[in-house]
This record gives sequence, structure tokens and C-alpha cells, in this order.
Amino acid sequence: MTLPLWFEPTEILIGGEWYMTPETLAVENPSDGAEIARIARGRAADIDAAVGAAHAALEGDWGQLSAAERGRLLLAMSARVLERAEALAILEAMDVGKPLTQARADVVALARYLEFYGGAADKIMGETIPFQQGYTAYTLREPHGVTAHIVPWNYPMQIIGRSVGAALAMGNAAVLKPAEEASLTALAFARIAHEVGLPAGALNIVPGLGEEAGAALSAHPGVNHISFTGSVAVGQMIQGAAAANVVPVTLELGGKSPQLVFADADLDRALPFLVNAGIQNAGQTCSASSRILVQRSIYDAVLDKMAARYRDLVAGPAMSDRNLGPLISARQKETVEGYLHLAADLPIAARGQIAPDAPEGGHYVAPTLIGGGFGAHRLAQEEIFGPAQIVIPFEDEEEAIAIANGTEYGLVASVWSENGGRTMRLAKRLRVGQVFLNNYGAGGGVELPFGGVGKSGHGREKGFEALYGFSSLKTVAAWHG
Ligand code: TXE
Repeated sequence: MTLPLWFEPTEILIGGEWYMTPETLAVENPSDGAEIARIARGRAADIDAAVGAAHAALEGDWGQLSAAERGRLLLAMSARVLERAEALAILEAMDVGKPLTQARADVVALARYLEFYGGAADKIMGETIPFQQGYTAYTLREPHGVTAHIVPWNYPMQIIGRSVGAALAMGNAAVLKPAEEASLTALAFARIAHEVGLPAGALNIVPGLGEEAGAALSAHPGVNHISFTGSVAVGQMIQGAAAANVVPVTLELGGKSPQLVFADADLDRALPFLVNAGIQNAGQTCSASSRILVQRSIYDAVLDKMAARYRDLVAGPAMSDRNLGPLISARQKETVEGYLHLAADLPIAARGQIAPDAPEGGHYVAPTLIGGGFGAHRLAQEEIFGPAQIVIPFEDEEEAIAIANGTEYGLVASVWSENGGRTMRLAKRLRVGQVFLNNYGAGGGVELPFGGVGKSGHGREKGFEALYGFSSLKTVAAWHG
């Protein structure tokens, strides 16, 4: 299948101008391993030009717009995303390897982020502060200036929507570095921004390698804020680079998110959430629920029911729209298979299938449900980032909390129980950034602040809260006698 491109994907956008780099990077379709396009390989000089163009935009047309005008541009981008919905979904499915239905949901989420932040742009305000006689004191919410956005390959459209959308709403000028594994929808997004007339330099995109374009961007002294989603190791480097320039960072670094299932849970409601949260996007989701903690009295019953669902799961090419697609790359498949070897000492409760029509060159891993887990096992501690879940029994609330809080991560958790008091109690005691009670994921949650504690990172994206993160507070105290 040919890519539904209406633009030249090898190009970089800087200061409203598209241009080619002499060297390009291959784009692989993870469903069959074939090369489907080539994209620009931006380097330090391109990053430097992009940061310069962003500063010029702040001094020029972009910086002159009112909040309402910025909001209208974001709303126009949202509408254009929906007009291009099917092309974007196909691009994402072919680039990331995610089933078409999931890619379509990501397009809707991108449009919704742009709508949410477009609508919010002129509704974020400072405060007046009761102060000493003779003064009037108030606060202003101002853009940081140039924001850097280094995004991963697992949900390009969603992560760009939540981070670039909020940054532009607040009046920042953005430099976006998509992941080398999946840049096509990021490039399409930049093309859409260009089409609706976003002023030159407000959004610049430089595709390229992490150690080249990414490292140059995070270390650039002209960057005033960095938003990063990716691995802990790179997050640590980025925080170090930001420290050298003393700029704020938002880090979203993944997790080991548990779902806690108590004996009084509504299991019929819980079951689809328990499994889907583990296998969505083939488990390559920062908020994937890779640990299922189950009260011992219902442990066997839950494991059996989950196992029955697993046996029906099929991994196949993205465009065939099965339950899950391939993993993003041969490297990711190797990592995940390495983790699955660690399950040798645990009972495999069930395995799903790889579709017979899945091409040899694709990076498929059969979804795997592992039973008999315990909190200290490496599979219960480390992020697998593949279609595998480990099920762990617990006796009571205290033990459930100890296991749930017993990793270095703290992104998301859910509690399944019909006892309202218990759910509220646990919501307070779980050491995470987001808790779901009797659900998981809350329908995508564009409106819900999101981020972690511990090694899951810090800062909050999504929802209204993100607008605070992408702005700087200035206090004004006027003496007038
Ligand atoms: O991530 P990287 P990778 C986790 C997940 C996965 C592991 C490795 O566990 O198995 O990370 O994935 C850019 N300076 N998550 O290797 O390398 C890179 O170009 C600046 C969780 O793909 O962190 C890309 O744009 N930037 C996660 C982005 O960082 C650099 C999503 C992420 O890539 C850089 C992805 C450098 N030196 C992986 N090196 C989540 N939280 O959802 C790389 N990059």
C-alpha cells in the first residue's frame, strides 16, 4: 500500500520554509519490515536554525497575536486534522504498526487536544493579590519562550497534541523533534499548521536521530523549556542538559502501572480493562498496565478469565486491524523477548496468537499472560514495553498497597472494588500521578492532568494543568500611593 501523503515527507520545517537535508533516514513499516519513505536527518545546525526561527517568531507575527487569535489557529488545526483523519490514521498505522482502529482513535485525540487547548488559550488568567496599602499586586502568565518537544514513537499524534498544543496555546514558539522510528504524522502535523496559516517559526520540526538532533536540542542555550517523553536513561540525560542551562523540564518516563482487583470488584466490568490496558498498542504505552494485582480469594478465577481472553488475542499487520500489531522495531522485539525469557521460572497462564498472514519481516510478539508473580520479580519491577502482563496475588489492602508502591515508577494505578470507602482510601495512598477507580484510562482523558512521581518523571501534561507548565508566572507590584 502506498502512503497517503499530500506533502514531501523528507522535509524539515524551519521558520515557515521547508527544506531537504543532504542525508536522509529510512522509515520502516514495522508490520513487514519494508522501507516506506525517507525522512530528513536534522543535525545540530538545523536545530540551531530552528531555535533561531522560533525566537524570531516570538519577536515577530506570532508574538503579536492575542490569546484568542492563537486559540482560533489551534481550532483551525483541529478541524484540518479531522478533514485529513483517514490519511493521518493510515500514516500512523503504517509508521508505528498500530492497528488502524487504534490509529483512528489517536487522530480523534489529536483533534481533541487542539480543540481543548484552542478553547483554553484565552481563559488562563493571573490573579490580583491583596497587598500592602498603596500597592496593587497581580500576576501574569507568560510563555517560557522557545519550548523544545522531544517525543517518542509510540503515540506521536497524541503526545504532540498534548504538548505542542498546550505550548502554542500559551504563546510559546515550539521546536519539535519526533522519534526517528515514527516521524510521519509529526511531519503531517507541521504541514497542517503551515496550511492553516500558523505564523512562520511558531512551530518548527526537525526530524533526526536522538543522539544528533535530540541531544543538540536539549543542550541548546536558546531553549527555555523542554518537554520530553521517553526512556528513563534519556530523561536523565535531558534533565542534565537542562540543568546546565537552568531551564525547566517536564519528563514523562513510563511506568509499571498496577491494577488492584479486590474480591468485591465488578469483574464483568473490570475484565476488558484489565486486558486492554496491557495490550493496547502492543503494550508500548507509558501507562500500560503491566501488573495485575488480584486478591487471593478470586486470584484463580481472574487469571482463568484473563487467560481465556488472551487465547483469543491476535497480533497481525496494522492495516488488518487485529487486537494488536507488531512492535515498533527489531530492537524493541529483542528487548521484549529478553524480558519474556525471564518468565522461565513463572507459569505462563496463556499466550495469544500471531496471525498466519503476519509477514516474516514484521516484529511480532505473541501477547503473553504470566501468572504466579510476586512484587520483587524483575518482570514486576521493570518496564517491559511489550504485550505482556504479570498477575500477582495479594491478601489484603496493606499488602496490595505495598506491592503497588514497591517499584521505582509511579505513573498510573487503578482500583477495582465496589467498596467506595476503600477506593477513596487507596486513591490517597497509591504513589502515582493518576488513579482510576473502577475504570482504567478514563476514555483517553485529554482533560485529565497526567504525569508521574519517582522514575516516571515530573511535571504534568494534559488538561488545564499543562498550561501552567508551559507558562512562567510573573508578579507585578505597583506602588501608586
Ligand atoms: O526511547 P528513547 P527508546 C521506554 C520503553 C522503551 C525504552 C526505549 O521502556 O522500551 O524507553 O525506547 C530521543 N538526547 N519508553 O529507545 O531513546 C529519541 O530520538 C535527546 C517509554 O525508543 O528515550 C526519541 O525522540 N533526545 C516511553 C525520544 O528521545 C534523545 C516512550 C525517545 O527515545 C536522545 C518511549 C538523546 N541523547 C520509550 N536519545 C513513554 N514514556 O511512553 C534519544 N532521544
